[in-house]
Amino acid sequence: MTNLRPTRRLSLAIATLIGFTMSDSPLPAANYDEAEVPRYELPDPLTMQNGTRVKSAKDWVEKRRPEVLELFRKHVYGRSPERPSGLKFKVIQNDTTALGGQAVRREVLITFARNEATPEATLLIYLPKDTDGPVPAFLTINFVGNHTLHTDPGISISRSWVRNNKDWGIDNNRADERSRGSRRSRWAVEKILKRGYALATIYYGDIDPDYDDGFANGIHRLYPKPKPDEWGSISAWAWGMSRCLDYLETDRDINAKKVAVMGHSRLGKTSLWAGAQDERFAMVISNDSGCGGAALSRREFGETVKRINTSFPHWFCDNFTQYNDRINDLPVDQHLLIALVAPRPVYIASATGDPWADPKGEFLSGYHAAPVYELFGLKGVGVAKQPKADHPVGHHIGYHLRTGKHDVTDFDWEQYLNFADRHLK
Ligand code: GTR
Repeated sequence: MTNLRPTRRLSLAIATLIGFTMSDSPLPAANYDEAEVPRYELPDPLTMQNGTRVKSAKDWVEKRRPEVLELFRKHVYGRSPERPSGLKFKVIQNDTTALGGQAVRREVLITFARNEATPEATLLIYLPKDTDGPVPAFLTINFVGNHTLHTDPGISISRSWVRNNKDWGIDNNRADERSRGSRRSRWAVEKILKRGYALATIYYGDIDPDYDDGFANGIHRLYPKPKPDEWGSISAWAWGMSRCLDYLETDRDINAKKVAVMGHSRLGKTSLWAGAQDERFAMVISNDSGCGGAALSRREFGETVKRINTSFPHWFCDNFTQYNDRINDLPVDQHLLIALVAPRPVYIASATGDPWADPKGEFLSGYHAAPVYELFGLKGVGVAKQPKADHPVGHHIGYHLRTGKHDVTDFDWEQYLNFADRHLK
């Protein structure tokens, strides 16, 4: 508290008072004032927990990286299991005349069998045609079902639990034809294909439905109830993305050594955690991922750790709640999550109309991860200040602040494609 400025103290006091009188709103109002960001010190990427300096890429790879990864597993996202032995893939459709003959549409049924239970997920893949050899790919995870990516009538409608949405005629937590193509603006399918990349996507609800049910559904039900340092839903979704990559490694039309993992918002947190853990991902993209994603937690700007753990108790591991009111004791902050991707390229995108996700905090994570890239002789974002809107920057750590709201747009995809052209081609 001593670090806080008077106005912040006042708003906290009011909020606490309201909290006492209205038991359902115990959280302080979110801070959107840069002047009210508390003073903080970030854990140094190049200092081990025991105080030893990290002097080389070798020290990072052999000592500090495993330590940081373990800290994120134990305190933030929770550890997830190995690939299940009963994992199976089955190509259920392969249409070489999709999108007016421009693309191949492939669907793969993934079965996560373990003991008696066999949850299934459908991976949708669009491949460009007339290519010479296997193509690089974007592997993404989506919010409302694969069939919402495009109006293409050949995409199977998701059969898993889905959040109700009046605009798209989703009631009873089941999707139907009315939601086909409803999220089309977020997925530049044709643009991606034209640039020579495949687009693979999975519906997150196929892996773990996004509600707090005590881990009784999705792939969580295959495993015992998690301990305090074991996976929440973000870890489960990230685990699912690694299982998709397991399939992509078997697909001869895809260059699995050139797969970029991408997600938006809670699924941007997911893509970062997937890419941080699974070094087979060649590139990692976080779109407006915010708190628990790219944004620095210690800034407490917009969404805070306390708030996210309160609103979404199933996303992180239980240990994370210990830091709700003492974020400075957490041995990591999110710049270290970005650093875990090194030396692979990572892209962080923010939007001007998305203060909840703390765009500046997202930039700063990238900025403070640079010392790790430098150990490998690589440059990070390459600028000391957050760039103006719509001016992408960066070398091995890419960054832009797009004008507009919390969303994924063609502008975002244009930057991801340019970044991928630079690093994957
Ligand atoms: C919000 C949540 C954010 C972000 C977002 C989303 O409600 O507070 O952390 O993940 O949802 O996923 O759209």
